[in-house]
Amino acid sequence: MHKTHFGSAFRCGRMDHSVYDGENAMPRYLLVSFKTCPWVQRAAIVLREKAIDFEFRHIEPDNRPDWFLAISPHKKVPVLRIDDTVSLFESNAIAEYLDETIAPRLHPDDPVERAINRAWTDYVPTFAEGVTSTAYADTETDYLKAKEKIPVVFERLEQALAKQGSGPFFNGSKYALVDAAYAPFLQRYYFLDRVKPLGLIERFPRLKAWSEALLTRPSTHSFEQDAFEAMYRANLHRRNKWVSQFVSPAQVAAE
Ligand SMILES: N[C@@H](CCC(=O)N[C@@H](CS)C(=O)NCC(=O)O)C(=O)O
Repeated sequence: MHKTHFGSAFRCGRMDHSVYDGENAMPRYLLVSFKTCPWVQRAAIVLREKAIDFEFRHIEPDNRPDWFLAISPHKKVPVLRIDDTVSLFESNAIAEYLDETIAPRLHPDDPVERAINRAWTDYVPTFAEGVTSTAYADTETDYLKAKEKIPVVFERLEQALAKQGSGPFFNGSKYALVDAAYAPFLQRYYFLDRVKPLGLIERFPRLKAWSEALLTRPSTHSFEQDAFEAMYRANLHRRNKWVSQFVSPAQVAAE
């Protein structure tokens, strides 16, 4: 079991103390995780952006402990356990909760902007499916079919970004929850592109620039970057799908 602490409780700005005992007592946060889960990564990014001290507890997908099954209704990660009493699940609900209770606010102040951000956050599961389904294709034909979906979801975001600020983030200079939601999946595009070149993001300059801004943001990363990519490749190799043959043994050696 690995535990990692990020941030400092002292840098934390609480906005709503109502659910906790003492005015000054910081709640304890436990984020239950599978190491390479993008939805966990999203929750971890929000915790780091808010400099919230948390315990990061990684469990194995194939060996989910009873204490976890008792607090996770869908048996999925992430779960955010608060003060060992409340368990939140679903990465979007966790992100929204953290944004409502801990400063700095990451959603835009303007209600229309916020609604637009939430609408594009709702698109994340479709985007995620579009970006990562090549990794689950059983045959070359299925891989090529899956690859065709990527420019479709990329184009949607390219157009959304054209209507937003001038970058580097979704709304312009201020980082937001919507950035945290997309970062893990944009990162996985690059992982897959490095296993078997896809060469697609280059056609979408705004999306590419946004991805680069997100990938250089320290909060995006829960692990040392090369080690994390090696873990991702090892999973891909283990899954034994069509693309797995392109993961070289050397690429997973660092796991
Ligand atoms: N919609 C969920 C998705 C979470 C999810 O799919 N987690 C995966 C790991 S990345 C999981 O726990 N899968 C286990 C399972 O499906 O049994 C969220 O946003 O939190």
